Amino acid sequence: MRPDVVYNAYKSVKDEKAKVIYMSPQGKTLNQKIVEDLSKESHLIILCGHYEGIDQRVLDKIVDEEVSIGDYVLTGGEIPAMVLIDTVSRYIEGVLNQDSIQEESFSNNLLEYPQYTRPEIFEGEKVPEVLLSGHHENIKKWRTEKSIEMTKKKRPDLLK
Ligand code: 4GX
Repeated sequence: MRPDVVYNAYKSVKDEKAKVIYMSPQGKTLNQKIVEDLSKESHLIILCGHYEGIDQRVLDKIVDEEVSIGDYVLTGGEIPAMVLIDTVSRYIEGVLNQDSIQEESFSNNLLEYPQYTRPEIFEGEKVPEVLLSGHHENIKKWRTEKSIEMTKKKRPDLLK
């Protein structure tokens, strides 16, 4: 994309506090820490190219941070931009209730514990007894244990 076109678009939306994020496979890989840091910014401008990226001269002038959503190739940065918006907006007050942010995956470097709904017996499989007990302290302990167990099994890299 041409630098003058991008620069005009930038000038039309920027203010002194605006932070410009460029979505690119060359950026640092998005994780929950980066999401949390970005959610504290007062103004984000997300820039993305399609097919070939953007003229380097305007990037050098306006980009503060380059962010990738992972090591695979997309046709454009639109979906990465949507991923960033989705993950960051969860931290904006009123989007979610605070509890669901506290307990979720990655906030403590652990995966989320398994969820069970109804019915109590599905195809012969029962909901774990402790969850039906109404004993909130035991339930909390069970969930923490499960989180650790699942993380060890599925994502041991998170524990290092
Ligand atoms: N995480 N793409 C950006 C255009 C492009 C090419 C070169 C900068 C330099 C991607 C990703 C991603 C494909 C979006 C290429 N931009 N973006 N596009 N993975 O693969 O963010």
